[in-house]
Amino acid sequence: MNHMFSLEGKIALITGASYGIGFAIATGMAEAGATIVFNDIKQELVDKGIKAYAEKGIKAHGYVCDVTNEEAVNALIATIEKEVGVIDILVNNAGIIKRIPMCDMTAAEFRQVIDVDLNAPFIVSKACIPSMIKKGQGKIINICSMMSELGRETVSAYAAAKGGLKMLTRNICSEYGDKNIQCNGIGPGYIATPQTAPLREKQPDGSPHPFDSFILAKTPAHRWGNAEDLIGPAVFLASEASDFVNGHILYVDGGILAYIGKQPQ
Ligand code: NAP
Ligand code: GCO
Repeated sequence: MNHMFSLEGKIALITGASYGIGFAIATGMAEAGATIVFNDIKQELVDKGIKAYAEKGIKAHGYVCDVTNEEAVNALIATIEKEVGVIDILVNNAGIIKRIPMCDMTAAEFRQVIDVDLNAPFIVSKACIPSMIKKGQGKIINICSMMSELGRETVSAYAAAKGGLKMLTRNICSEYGDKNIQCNGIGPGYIATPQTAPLREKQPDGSPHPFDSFILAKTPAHRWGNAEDLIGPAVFLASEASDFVNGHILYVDGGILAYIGKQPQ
């Protein structure tokens, strides 16, 4: 049974993975046997990431690359193929959010979010797919969101991007499923990482942030997720155990999407 979930001999590229969700997914994939490659925008973050992986006994290959820059991404993929090998597993994890009411948001700010959260997964996937086709196999995992399904005040660009990423996932499945490429998404619920830190900050009087209490009430599991909650789903979607799972979004949300919300007492 275990061999179905093994990533032994596989090379995995996880974008934006020097910390947060990407880092956790990469450590889980390393534990399952994969060679880990990651990138970040700044050298200092790559160095920090390499050190953090080493502390877990993982020899990760880190590169500086902005995933929105097509030329840089193409050069990155060529370098990885030369220095490490063909990428078997791609996790489009790098992402940003801007919490600004829509009518206060500039078009430039909107475009920036779409660029990182939607255009970049297109650019990186496009750069990896030809070699996956030649190899006769490939796994792409797009990190989607609750906002692939739900809206909320202040996150118009993020929701538009993550909804688009859900459809890019289905389209990659549609176009390359016959080449033995599986492209699936993971839709994390509310996960405690630096990205959501502003939503969890304690109030000056020490009481919980109102958004923190709001999320706990919306989540049947009654807790925030940890980045480690995403390891099992990611290893599953990267392994042969999921070879007939394609174009699927696996929501890992403690039940948020299944729940209408707390009934009045
Ligand atoms: P995070 O803590 O902010 O980490 C995101 C990583 O992406 C950072 O290392 C960041 O680097 C990197 N990145 C951003 N723009 C990049 C670019 N242009 N090129 C390369 N790397 C870039 O976020 P996270 O919470 O771990 O989230 C990871 C993914 O999960 C994102 O796609 C996010 O939208 C998604 N997600 C998060 C949650 C949650 O609750 N936390 C829930 C659902 C989905 P810098 O530090 O240099 O910016
Ligand atoms: C927000 C949050 C979310 C989460 C996540 C939910 O401001 O609502 O940051 O968007 O990060 O994507 O799945």
